Amino acid sequence: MIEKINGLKEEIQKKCQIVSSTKELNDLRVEYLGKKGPIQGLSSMMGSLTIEEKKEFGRSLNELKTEVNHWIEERKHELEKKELEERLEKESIDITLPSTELKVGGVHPITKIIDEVEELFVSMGYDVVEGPEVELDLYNFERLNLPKGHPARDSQDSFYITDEVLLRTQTSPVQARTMEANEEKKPIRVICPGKTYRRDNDDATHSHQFHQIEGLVVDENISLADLKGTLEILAKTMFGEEREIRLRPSFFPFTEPSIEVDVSCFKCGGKGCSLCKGTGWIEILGSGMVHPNVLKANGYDPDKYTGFAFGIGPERIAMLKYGITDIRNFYTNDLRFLNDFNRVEGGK
Ligand code: 2NM
Repeated sequence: MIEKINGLKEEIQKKCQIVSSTKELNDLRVEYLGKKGPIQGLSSMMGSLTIEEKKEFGRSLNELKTEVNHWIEERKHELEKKELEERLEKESIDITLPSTELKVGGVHPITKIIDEVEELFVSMGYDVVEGPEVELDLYNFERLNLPKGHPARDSQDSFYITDEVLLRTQTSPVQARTMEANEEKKPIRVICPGKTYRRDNDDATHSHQFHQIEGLVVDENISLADLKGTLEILAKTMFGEEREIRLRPSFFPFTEPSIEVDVSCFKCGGKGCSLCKGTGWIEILGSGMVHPNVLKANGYDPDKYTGFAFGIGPERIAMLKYGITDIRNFYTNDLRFLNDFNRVEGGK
């Protein structure tokens, strides 16, 4: 019996070294220490022994079990370590391999211009206000000193949905709404960016849908000097600190006086070139002092309040700034065009 135990010891110790995975080791454990294994087999033979023999045999058997368990545990640690190392080796990542290219979107050039103008005016305390693109005739025309029968209201020029509803032709209805909603008639400083619509046949310089950014300031004692100073800051921010502005008389129904603003040519510095057609000046926006009829129609007493307003076309600004000759480029979303405005350093 004792020989048998010693034989088993040797056998198990050898096999423990031969197994090469934790799975094989576990099979080995089940084979020798399991219910149907030889150690259990020896245990069940104890019944036929004398008390003395039982003592000795029992001790040896227990010793065997303890030792086998110990070897298996020891081998298990070795194998687990080996398997972990193998797995880490196999799963290691080669960080020198080139990555797959990630396509990232960019900011549209029109959005860039709008963001830039918004940031400037917000820094001067203006609020950015948006409003509906499907607008009432009341806000789009009537409240802006464009009464029924005015030529600008011609259905040839506007997208009418019903007699009273149309796609807004400018963003100034947002400002009419802003004045109306200001119940205590407090001072106003807002800019209103957004999409606008006019019935045009699309070509290189016309689009039936385009954008506007309109600004409005209403308070006591607002003068033309405020308009001039504000638009000078705008022109310098958009076209460079060295730029100057020039004001020319014009006409808009909602302002009196109405003023067109030119900026000194940013290509030739004002000497005269092909961009400014030899004049040294480039027209960038329309503006004026808010017409008393507009103030009154929207609830502000024109004897107490004055204001100035202006409108910029971001498409026009972007075309001038970036030398774009066809306005349709902004809407067709050809990536060869759009990517020019979003070059990433080190990108393709
Ligand atoms: C322009 C030119 C001149 C303008 C006027 C108003 C309002 F609401 F106060 F009447 N908003 N925007 C305005 C004035 C817009 O765009 C070329």
